[in-house]
Amino acid sequence: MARKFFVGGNFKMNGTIESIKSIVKNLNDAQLDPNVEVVIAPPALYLLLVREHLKNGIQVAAQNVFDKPNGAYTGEISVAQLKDSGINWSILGHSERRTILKESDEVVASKTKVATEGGVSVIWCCGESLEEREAGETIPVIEKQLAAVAAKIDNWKNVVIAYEPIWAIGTGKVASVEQAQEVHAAIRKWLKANVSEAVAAETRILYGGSVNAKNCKQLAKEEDIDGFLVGGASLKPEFVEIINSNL
Ligand code: G2H
Repeated sequence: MARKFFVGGNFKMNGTIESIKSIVKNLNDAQLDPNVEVVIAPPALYLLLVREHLKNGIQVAAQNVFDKPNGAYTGEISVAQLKDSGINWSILGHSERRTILKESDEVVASKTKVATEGGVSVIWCCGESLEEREAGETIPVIEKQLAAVAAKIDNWKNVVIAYEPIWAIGTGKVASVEQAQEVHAAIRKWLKANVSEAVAAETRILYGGSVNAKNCKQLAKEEDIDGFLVGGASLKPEFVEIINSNL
């Protein structure tokens, strides 16, 4: 089965009502490649605003979700609440949450399990730090992150993997096409050996880290790069060019 190209926009903690409405209008008015699945992730406060105004078949993602049912968890949002609000995706395991919010591999895996079992699809992120890359640890680090999530989930149909080398995030330092393809191929190989041949063949693997309108076309040509998770550039009109990188 061919893997449908996927482009996610991670707004992180950016935007105002006005600027987010303008991003939504830009996407609504754009000619988007119909062969691309597009999901945007505004801050939680703006999820409903975006869901209400967004057209063109674009889906909305939360940037996080909790792994407990509704209850006394101050500050958290549940899978059921996302579903109730028409939010069918969540980003989990982003390195900013792993490092700044100290989310462990196990916490990320537990959230991924609860989200996917509850009907919220997951853009599951992994990636190595600069020190880990320089120590030649890139693949083992990613494999450890993968093993933690694979131990918890059975259904990979609702998971998209995003490989985001931490040293390339928001730094303007994009991974080379060869560096990205090498890790994507290693992720697919790991899935084949440790999950199944079908999951390896069907799971989309996105690249994230300083993707922009200039570098996206080259990256998109690689065999194992099935799309992008875009941060800074998803707040700009060039996001449309990234969505259309195969045209
Ligand atoms: C990586 C990416 C989006 P940016 O975090 O998740 O952000 O494109 O700004 O590097």
